[in-house]
Amino acid sequence: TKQPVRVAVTGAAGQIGYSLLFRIASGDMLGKDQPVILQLLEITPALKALQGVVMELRDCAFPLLADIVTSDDPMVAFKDADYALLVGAMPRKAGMERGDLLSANGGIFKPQGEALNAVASRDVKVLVVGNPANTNALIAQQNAPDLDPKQFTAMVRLDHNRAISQLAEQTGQPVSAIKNITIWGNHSSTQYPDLSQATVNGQPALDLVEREWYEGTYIPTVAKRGAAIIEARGASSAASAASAAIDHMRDWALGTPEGEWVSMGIPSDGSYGVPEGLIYGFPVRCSGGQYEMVQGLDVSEFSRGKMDATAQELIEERDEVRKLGLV
Ligand code: NAX
Repeated sequence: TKQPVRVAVTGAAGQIGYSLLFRIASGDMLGKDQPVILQLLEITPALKALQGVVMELRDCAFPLLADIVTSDDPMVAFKDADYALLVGAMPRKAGMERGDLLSANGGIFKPQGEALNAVASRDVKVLVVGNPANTNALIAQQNAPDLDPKQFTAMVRLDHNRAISQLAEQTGQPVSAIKNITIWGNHSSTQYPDLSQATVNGQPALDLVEREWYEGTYIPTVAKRGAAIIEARGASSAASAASAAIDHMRDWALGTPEGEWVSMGIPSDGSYGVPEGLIYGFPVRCSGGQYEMVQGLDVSEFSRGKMDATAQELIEERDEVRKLGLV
């Protein structure tokens, strides 16, 4: 039997945590043969609520759950972590400027980056879920100089999954028929859900839907889905976000299916004209615990405009956190 691996989760007493932890512990993320030790980070006032979640985790009697550690200190929660899911963040409140939001999150992701740098496994795989996810990932990465920058990723997988499901619904096909959608750029309303390479049962998706629907309905529906969930549910996406985090980490660790790709927010190497260093949604394939950007895809003029616009937003966020001395 395999040795347990250490999975750190921040914001563990929050909404997403309440879905995520149970799925990690049941083996959905790393496989039904991989024991896990959960290392849960919360802020001090949430430790009591976290204790309740821990009681429930224990009550599930998950055979793969080898141990649970809780702490309000990232140096404890990240100790020897093989995987780190950074979920806890400071959400945007009404009237908050981008600078205020980034500054508040800098107060979280700078020390967490430093702690990962100091104590995590040298091979730690980091996924940032907490918003603004791409720039929070950049802050953590830039404060972890001893780790490979490629170890830091941001979640655009929820957008990717939403994009699959919307196309499946429109074409009347099962989600399993759909391949090779890409979410380019920022996990924000400027993201670009790109169907130019996507197929439905092997047929080009853009041959099956009207261009007008694609540009006028599909792209905004995917990009604004988070707001639609809040409007309907009175709370932001949680179970679907947790499921996407599971998908992101599982594919990174265990590989993507042959001939398919997924979308991950990863550091740009300058490919596709995306400024180097930005944490940007790209198409990736994974195998052997590594991801690799899918290269050589055609970029239409329409795509170019969308990809540049979302890059521009990330440049502005990076400039802001530079001004704040966070990166
Ligand atoms: P909740 O507010 O329910 O939970 C967040 C938890 O994080 C709280 O328990 C809080 O005490 C904790 N926390 C705050 N600061 C912390 C710190 N410094 N260290 C450890 N824990 C800390 O939010 P939830 O709905 O779970 O969402 C979490 C984050 O995910 C938010 O930033 C949200 O915007 C973001 N999302 C990102 C998505 C994505 O696709 N990338 C989609 C879903 C979600 O909106």
